[in-house]
Amino acid sequence: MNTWMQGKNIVIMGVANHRSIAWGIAQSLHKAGANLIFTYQGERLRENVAELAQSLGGEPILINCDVTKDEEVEAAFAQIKEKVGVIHGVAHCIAFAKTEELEGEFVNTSRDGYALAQDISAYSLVAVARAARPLMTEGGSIVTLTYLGGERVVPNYNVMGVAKAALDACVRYLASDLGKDNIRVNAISAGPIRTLAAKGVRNFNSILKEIEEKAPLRRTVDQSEVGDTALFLFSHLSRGITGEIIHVDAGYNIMA
Ligand code: N5H
Repeated sequence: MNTWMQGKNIVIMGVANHRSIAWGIAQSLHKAGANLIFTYQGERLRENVAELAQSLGGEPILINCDVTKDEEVEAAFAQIKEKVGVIHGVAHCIAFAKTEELEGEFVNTSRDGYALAQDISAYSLVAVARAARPLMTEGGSIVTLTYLGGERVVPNYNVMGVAKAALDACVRYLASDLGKDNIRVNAISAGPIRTLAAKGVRNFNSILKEIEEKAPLRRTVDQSEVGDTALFLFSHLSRGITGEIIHVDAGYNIMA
């Protein structure tokens, strides 16, 4: 336990289950004394998130938010304002693409699959930043999750790679806009981790094995390592950093 985040209200968007990177972030922030607000998408996920949030003790704040609807994003942050007044951070851990677009050739990406991946995985950060900004009256930090497939061609990442490239650019443009309000915007580029989003990815074991062989640290990373980097990005320690993509990938991205 440390007190870096005592008195800070942080919104965590995108916990699906105990393996979620969002949950790793929540645990790191909780250990540092932050007060957490969770958003979830749809009643199906509410139970999961409620159970996890309750395990941290106290009465958790849970808010429904489907990021494909501007009204829901605005309503969610209006509710958050009612509950806590000021927020100091948002962890945006949301992405989606159709499974059938995550294999084979990128050239076959459909128009609607492309738009869907962009909408949920990149534009949602813009909508969230706009809704969160008025609540960040004491300054703030917004952290999103990206992946190397947005910088380079990674087999099968396809439409998600293009969405992450857009997300990375959104981080920079948002950082430029919101800096004057002392709001920082950064992304963590995590190495592959076995989460629900990774479920159904064929050859995931061989992807992890390649990381273990090639990454400078000769291992993969886990949710707690991403969580601790997010804690740094939410804390005073990172006050000079904005518009940045930090790789938490055991160094894999530097290798040829
Ligand atoms: C190169 C790879 C492997 C191939 C690509 C995987 C991409 C995964 C990301 C997206 C977000 C996964 C996704 O949307 C799956 C959905 O079609 C179906 N799943 C769901 O609906 C589940 C239930 C929910 C929780 O998922 C979502 N998104 O809501 C990349 C891997 C090596 C690394 C990786 C897995 C990256 C990443 O972006 O997650």
